[in-house]
Order: sequence, then structure tokens, then C-alpha cells
Amino acid sequence: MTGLFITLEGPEGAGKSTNRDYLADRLRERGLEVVLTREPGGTPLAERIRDLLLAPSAEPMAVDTELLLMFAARAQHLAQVIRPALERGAVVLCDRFTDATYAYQGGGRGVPETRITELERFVQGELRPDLVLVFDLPVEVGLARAAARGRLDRFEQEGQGFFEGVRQAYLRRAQATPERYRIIDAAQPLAGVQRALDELLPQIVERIGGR
Ligand code: T5A
Repeated sequence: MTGLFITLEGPEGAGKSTNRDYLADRLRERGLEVVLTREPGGTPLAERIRDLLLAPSAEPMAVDTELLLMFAARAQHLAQVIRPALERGAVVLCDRFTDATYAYQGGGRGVPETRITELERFVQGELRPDLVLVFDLPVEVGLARAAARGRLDRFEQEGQGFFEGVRQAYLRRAQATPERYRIIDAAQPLAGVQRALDELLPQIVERIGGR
């Protein structure tokens, strides 16, 4: 794989999508091929799985069903979009990936980490993001941003305790492998977040240039 795989992570309303687009523009200005994508989703079939996962439903979704659907969508996304783009040497900017499974299904729902790790190996083999940007902010700030957009999806309807678990799981992962993660203060005004991304750009460009 000669490309660079960067994922954007964080709790609800952290600004991942807004900043993914900003980062893509800055990288394209430097002549790089950038593929923008997201999880769950990223292909027509995986987007159908996303609809199942996000739609509020009268029938409660079993935790294992949720976990397996996340990885089913991921397998499709890897095969159709992520691996081909990395093989061509592109920068893949993905709004959420397996760190979200560790955070939401692990930290939020209580799925044992070892079970997620087994599925990660099965679906991804050795593939891991080269760089994970964790947009961190207090839960209540993110939820207020998400609520301002209107109707809440199945995850956004969870309570404060669930999202505290999600946030702490992200922070633990970032602290455990600091060379692969960058924590970005996402509670500050957007201009400050984008300055932090500008500071990261030379490193990203250098890494892709070295491949
Ligand atoms: N999920 C996903 C799992 O449970 N397991 C998994 O393995 C995976 C992959 C996906 C859901 O699926 C779950 C997690 C999620 O619940 P999603 O749509 O990808 O859903 O995730 P959301 O977090 O719901 O996406 P959001 O769109 O809510 O958040 P973003 O992308 O972080 O935020 P963004 O950029 O849309 O911004 C939200 C609002 O805040 C404003 C923006 O203008 C926008 O209005 N904003 C700021 N305002 C002030 N200051 C700033 N710094 C701001 N940055 C953005």
C-alpha cells in the first residue's frame, strides 16, 4: 500500500465532517489525490447497512448485531474503496473507522475489547490507519451541536453516560499509541481547530512523499 490512510474520530458533533472537507482542500491544493469517505458507509451497499444502523426502530438492535453490521459495512468499504485507493497511492480521509467501534461498541456498549480485536484482524488483516485524528470535546457541547441539526439518529438518542464512555475510550486509545494518534481540541472555535490541522499538514505531506 503506497497511499496514506487518515481517519477522523471523536464523539457526536465534534466537527469531523467539517474538518475532513477542510483537510481535503488543503491536501488537494498540494496536488495530492484525496479520497473522502465515511463509516459506516462509503459504498452503496455499505450505505444501506448504515441506514439500518442509524434508523431508530421499535425492535431493539442486539449489541452483537450492531457490532457485526459495523464490520460487514467495513468489509465492503475496504474492498470497494479503501484498499483500491491506497493501492493507487491516494490519501484516504475517512470519517470514522474501527476506533469508532472500540469507542461506541466497546466504551459505549461494553463489548469486550478482545472481541473487537478479533473482528478487526478478520476483516482488516494488517491494515490500520496511518494517522488517527481524534476531535475531542465535552460530551454536552457535542450533543448540543448534534441536536441543533434536528432529528436524532439511533446513537444520538443515547444518554450522557454512553457518550462519556465513548469519549474516554477514544482518549485511552490515543494515549496508548501516541505515535499514531493526534488529539485535537474540538471545543475551540473552528478557526482554532483548522490552525491545528494546518500545523499537521507538513507531516502528512512528508509522509506521503516518502512512500
Ligand atoms: N458508529 C460508527 C459506531 O457506533 N461504530 C462504528 O464503528 C462507526 C464507524 C455515525 C454513527 O455511527 C456510530 C457513531 C455515530 O453515532 P456519523 O454521522 O458519522 O454517525 O457521526 P456523527 O458524530 O453523528 O456525525 P456528526 O455529523 O454529528 O458529527 P461531526 O461530523 O463530528 O460534526 P460536523 O462536522 O457535522 O459538525 C456538527 C455541527 O457543529 C458545527 C458544524 O458547523 C455543524 O453544524 N461545528 C462547530 N461549531 C462550533 N465550533 C466548532 N469548532 C465546530 N465544528 C463544527
